[in-house]
Amino acid sequence: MRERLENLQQEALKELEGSSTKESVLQVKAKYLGRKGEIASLLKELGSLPPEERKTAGEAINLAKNRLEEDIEKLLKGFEDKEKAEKLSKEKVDITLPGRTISLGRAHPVSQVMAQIEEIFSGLGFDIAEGPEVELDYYNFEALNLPKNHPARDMQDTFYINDEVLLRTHTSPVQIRVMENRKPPLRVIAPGTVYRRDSDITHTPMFHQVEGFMVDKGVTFSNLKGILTLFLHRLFGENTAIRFRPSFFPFTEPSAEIDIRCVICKGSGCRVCKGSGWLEILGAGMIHPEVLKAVKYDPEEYTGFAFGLGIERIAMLKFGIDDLRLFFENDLRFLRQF
Ligand code: FA5
Repeated sequence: MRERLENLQQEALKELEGSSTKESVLQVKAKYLGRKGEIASLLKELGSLPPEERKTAGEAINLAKNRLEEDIEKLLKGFEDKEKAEKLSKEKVDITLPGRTISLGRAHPVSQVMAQIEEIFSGLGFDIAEGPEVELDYYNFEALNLPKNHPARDMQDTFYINDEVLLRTHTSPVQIRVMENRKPPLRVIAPGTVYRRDSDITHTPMFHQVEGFMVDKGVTFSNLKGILTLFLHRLFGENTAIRFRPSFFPFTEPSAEIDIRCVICKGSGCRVCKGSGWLEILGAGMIHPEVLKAVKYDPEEYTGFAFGLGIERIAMLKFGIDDLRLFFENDLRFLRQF
């Protein structure tokens, strides 16, 4: 028995020495220490020994078993440590590498100009109002002193949805909606999207306007001139030349168009100002008495001025862009410049 035990120990050690992988060590473990392994079968044979030998033989087998177990555990731990180290070195994160940048969006140039205009007028005590883009013919035209078949309707080529409903061609209907619901004194601007059947380098079928109006007792054309001059100087700089030209709008009387010196060519004439040296950016005038009557204001008691400006035009001038259609092509190479 003793001899068999010694042989078995030596064989096991030899096999362990020859084991180069965790799996082969586990095989050796099963072969010698498993439930049906060599050591287990030796222990089973103890019963057949004479009683006086059993104790020492049992002790010797247990000793051999413990040693073998220790050797195997040591080897297995060695393999596990090695595996862990390999895994860690593969998963190593280089915290000195630069992070992935999140590309930030930015406000569209039209939105930037809109925000700046709102800021200037808010500073002058104007409220901000909004109105629907799908509008009734009544608010877009009739209440603004443009009855059906009025020739001036042709000035704004309209997208009709049906006889009474259309896409608003300007922000002026917001004047009516606000005045119907509020009493003077009023100082309001109304920015928004408008639609016309128009398309060339200075016209797009969808564009943005800001309407502004002020109504109270004793509002005069000099208030209009003062406020618009101040506004344009804040927007384009104190030295920008401005001119007021007589004009016509059915909803204002008298009416004016306001030009600024072309900021692209500085007045010498270019394709944007069509050689004139001036750029029209605003329509304005004193609110027509018929419009005041339509919202049940007494034109003898109240007067007011109104104006409407095209935001894209202003963005073109501020950023020196010579084709308005660029704003709506959504080319990121263009938009990222602002
Ligand atoms: C009007 O729309 C009037 N409602 C403005 C107004 C308001 C006058 C209150 C008096 C009192 P007009 O059609 O001129 O006016 O347009 C105003 C501005 O919108 C123009 O000066 C121009 O800057 C801009 N605009 C007009 N059509 C287009 C277009 N197709 N694309 C881009 N901008 C345009």
